[in-house]
This record gives sequence, structure tokens and C-alpha cells, in this order.
Amino acid sequence: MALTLPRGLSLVKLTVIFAVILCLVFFKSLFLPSSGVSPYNLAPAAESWWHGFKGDSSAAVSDVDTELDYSQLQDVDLTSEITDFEDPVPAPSSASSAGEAKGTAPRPTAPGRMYKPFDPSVPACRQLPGADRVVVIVKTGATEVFARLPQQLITLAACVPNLMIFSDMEQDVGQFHLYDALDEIGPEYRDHHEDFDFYHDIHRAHAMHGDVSLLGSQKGWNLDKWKNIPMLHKAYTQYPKADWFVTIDADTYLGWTNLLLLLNRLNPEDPLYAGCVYWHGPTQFAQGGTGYLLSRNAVEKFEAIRTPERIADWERETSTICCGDVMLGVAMGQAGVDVRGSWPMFQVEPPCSLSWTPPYWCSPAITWHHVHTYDIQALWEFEKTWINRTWTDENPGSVPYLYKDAFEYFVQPNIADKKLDWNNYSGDKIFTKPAEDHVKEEHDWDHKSDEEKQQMWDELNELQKHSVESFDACRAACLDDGDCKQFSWHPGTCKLNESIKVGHAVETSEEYASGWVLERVQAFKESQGTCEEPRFSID
Ligand SMILES: *[C@@H]1O[C@H](CO)[C@@H](O)[C@H](O)[C@H]1NC(C)=O
Ligand SMILES: *[C@@H]1O[C@H](CO)[C@@H](O)[C@H](O)[C@H]1NC(C)=O
Ligand SMILES: CC(=O)N[C@H]1CO[C@H](CO)[C@@H](O)[C@@H]1O
Repeated sequence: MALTLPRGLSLVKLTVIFAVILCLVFFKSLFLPSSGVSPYNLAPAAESWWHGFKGDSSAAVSDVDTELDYSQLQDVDLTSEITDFEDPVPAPSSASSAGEAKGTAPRPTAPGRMYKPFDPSVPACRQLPGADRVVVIVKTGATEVFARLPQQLITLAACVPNLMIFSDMEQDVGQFHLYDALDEIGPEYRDHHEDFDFYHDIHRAHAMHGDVSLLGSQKGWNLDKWKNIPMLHKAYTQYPKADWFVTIDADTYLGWTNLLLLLNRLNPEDPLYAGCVYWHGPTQFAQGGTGYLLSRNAVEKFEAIRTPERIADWERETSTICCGDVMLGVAMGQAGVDVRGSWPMFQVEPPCSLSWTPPYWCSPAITWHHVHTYDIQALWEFEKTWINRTWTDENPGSVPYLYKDAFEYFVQPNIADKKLDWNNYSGDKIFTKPAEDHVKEEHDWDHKSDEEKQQMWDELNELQKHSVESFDACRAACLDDGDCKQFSWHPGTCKLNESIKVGHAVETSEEYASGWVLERVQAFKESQGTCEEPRFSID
């Protein structure tokens, strides 16, 4: 034999090794991100998907179809687009962005195809342009980890390459690691401040294999305010080259598609600290639960002033202040970065309790706070369908969804002339008959004196007095009130509201029924226009 193999290296083994190498090369070209410049085309969408879908904008204006069936969106046949991807275009190297300027496309047969081919084995949301430039920070606490976090891990975590979860205790949840945000707090507080008694309690319970979710949550809240500043520093240390840092709570849904579209319009070299702005005494800050956004430049400014003396100051102030998001506002103010408002892109309600008013309509939706795991799942399904339906080879994820679109998905199919055992949170106007056996109210009516109750009643007109008798009479009072779009009735009380909310199911024993004046809802929708320009505005 001319070819002698080294001892122990049979032809079979050689073949196996060769096959493994081949697999590795194939894997690298298909799955690993190319480093450097984003290969995506970042051009914003010319018009919204909705108008494209309708084909003709005049039709869109006069559209009165409330019955858009989103389940059909899933059935759209994209096979023709997908077969295109079977022959993967090599991921463009970092030189290719310059290549475009010189007019040398990587494949002359497909001029302009500078994008990365869609990879069906990776979630579409993870392949959106700019995904790798963002660090998402989720703040949670050890007592709520198993109640709130898993839903984020089976949805958002699939989209975000750079995700960091901070808690008050280091632990693993499935394949995910949770960092302890508080392990570097000065011993003077960590070992002596009363807020940290609970910190040590949960660590002890955890070490003994105890279920810390059984421990009190109010104490967890007191610890929570210590996290925001250390979290930001830890995230920056881990990802110093990231362009953006976005922080949310575990009960916040993050609209990833829209976030990336917003960020692609902004420059990370500009100082930016944005969110839903509130005041605390003299401090303006971005509320933590609704999420806040920091550019790399802003974080660098924060890092620049982060000296040991300053950290000591921050910890001293944290020990007396209410909240961690306020403390971050204090720190960013010292770093010379003023907070800017991004409401309503960042806002506090889940879809069921949002009041769908004009300021929201043409704005992209980025955060929804106070979401239950159910809401996260529903928003996730909506967003996944949206990404899929609007995906194009050239501009993946380039179409933002607006509150208007969420209205069509979450509200219109879920409102009706009458829904039994349903509370729609009406309450602009409340008609209640003063009576001994009155069902408890959810508002201040119960606390009023008998005289006040009687006086309120005496001021009502006949139709309004009659409205407390039945659901239909309550509807009649709503119809008589020019602005009323929805109402809810339970024996003895009729409540009207001008704005639209879905609300939620209630126990039959609460004897609640809700209704909407669908023509007025439709008229309201039409009066809001078609949102030619999505409002990505930051004040
Ligand atoms: C869209 O959904 C279809 C059907 O589930 C799937 O085959 C396709 O890969 C998806 N495309 C994108 C871009 O997500
Ligand atoms: C009723 O409508 C108003 C605005 O018109 C809104 O602020 C409010 O949230 C709605 N619901 C209740 C319970 O007031
Ligand atoms: C049962 C229920 O959902 N009640 C809500 C009705 O609306 C009021 C006012 O917004 C809320 O405070 C209740 O929780």
C-alpha cells in the first residue's frame, strides 16, 4: 500500500473527521454572525405595511372593514420568497458596505442584495437589522423570578442576542443566567442597611434550597431601588461596544421590531436618555417599569463620572430615596444628560387597559407595562405575525406597527354590542342609585355621605336615572350622550366612557356586563386618519 495511515487512524476515522470539519465550516457560514458592519440595509420603510396591504390608499381612507382577520395573515404563502434563500449568499464581509459605494455588489447576478439571507432556523426577530447593537437589561427580583420571568425567556429572549437579566440573587433559570445586581454595593449598606436584611434572607433561603418566592414581596421592593445604577455599569462592562442599552422590568413587554426601527433612526454617539418622564421632587427621570433607553454616549458620560466618591454619594442617596429609576435620573443629570420623553412609544398599560385615545394612534408601540404573562404571549403572537407578514428580502422588519394596528388586533375583534361578565373600565360618567343593598363600587362613591349620594342622584335626568335599571337602559343613556363610546352596567349602576378600553372578564357573581357603540368606535377610528408618517418622536 502506497498510503500508510498512522496507527489508530483508520480510513473510517479520517472520513468522520473530514465530515466534522465540513459541518463546522458549513455551520460557520450559515449561523455565525459576520463581525463588523451590519450587513443589513437600514433604509426606513417608504410606507406602512397596512397601506401596502390595502393596495390603494383611497381605499384605506374609506375602509370600514372592522373584521380584519389576523389568523389569515399566518396563512400567507411566502414559499416563493423562501425558496430564494435556499442558496445562501455568503455573508458580506465588513468591506462590503464600502463595496456598495463602489458599486461592486457581492453577487453581480443579484445587484443590490447586500442583506443577509433569511435563515429559517433562527427566529426572524433575531435577524432584524440592528439586533446585535442593543443590550436589553431586564430587572427582576428573586421572589418573582418564577412568576414573571419564564414568559420573557420563551419570547423576548429568542430575539435579543445581548440580554442581561438582573435580580437580587445570582441563579440560573433554565439555560439563562441571572446576575446579582447588588453584589458590589458598599458593605456599609449591604451589611448594615435594613433594606439588605431581606437580601441576606433570600440568599440564606436559596442556599438551603428554599423557595424564595414564598418570602414577602414588599421587602423585595425596598431592595429593588438599589439595582438600577449598578445594573447599568455591569451591562456596560459586559458590552462596552454596544450602541444602545434598554432597561425594562419583567412585567414589561418590549416591542423589539419597533425599538430597533427607532434606534436605527438615532445616533448612539449623541447623548440620549429617554423614556416615560416623571418628576420626583426636583428630579426628572424616565420611569423604570415603562422602560428607558440610553445611548452608548450617554452611558459613557455616566461611566466618566462614576468615581468611588460618586458611588458612595449615590449609595447614600439611594438609602433615603424611594426608587431606583429616580436615582438613575439623578446620576444621569450629574453626567449632564437630560432625560427626554418618548411617550407614548414607551407607556404604562397592557392592551386590555389602554385608553385608545388620539395621541397614541399613529405612534409605534414599544413598551407595554403591567403586563401579565398572558399579555406577553398575546403581544408576542401579534408581533411575530407582524414580522412574518411584513418581511421582505431587502428590508426585513422595516414596517413599524402602530397603536392603530394593535387596536385592530387587540380591540376591534374583542368588543361587541354586549359582553356578559365583562368589565370595560368605563367610568367617565357614573350613574348610581343610592340604595341600602347597593353593590360595592370600585370608585369613591361608597365613601360619599348619604346626602351627597342623594344629591348626585337628584341631578340626573330621567334617562340617566332609568339607566341603572338594565343593560339596555344603560345603553340608551350612552347613546343619548354624544361622546359615549362604551358603557358597563351592573344592577344599580350604569357607567359611561368616552374613550375605548377592552377591559377583561370578571366573575359572574360580580354581575357586570359591558357594551360598545360600534358605529362610534368606527367613526372614531376613521377620524384618526391613516397614519402616513409613523410618529417616532422623542421630545
Ligand atoms: C413566516 O411564516 C412561515 C409559516 O410559518 C414560515 O415558513 C416562514 O419561514 C416565516 N418567514 C419569516 C420571514 O419569518
Ligand atoms: C374613561 O375615559 C377617560 C378619558 O375620556 C380615560 O382617561 C379613562 O381612563 C377611562 N376610564 C375610566 C375608568 O375613567
Ligand atoms: C373588575 C375590574 O376590572 N374592575 C376595574 C374597572 O375599572 C376600574 C376603573 O378603571 C378599575 O379600578 C377596576 O379595577
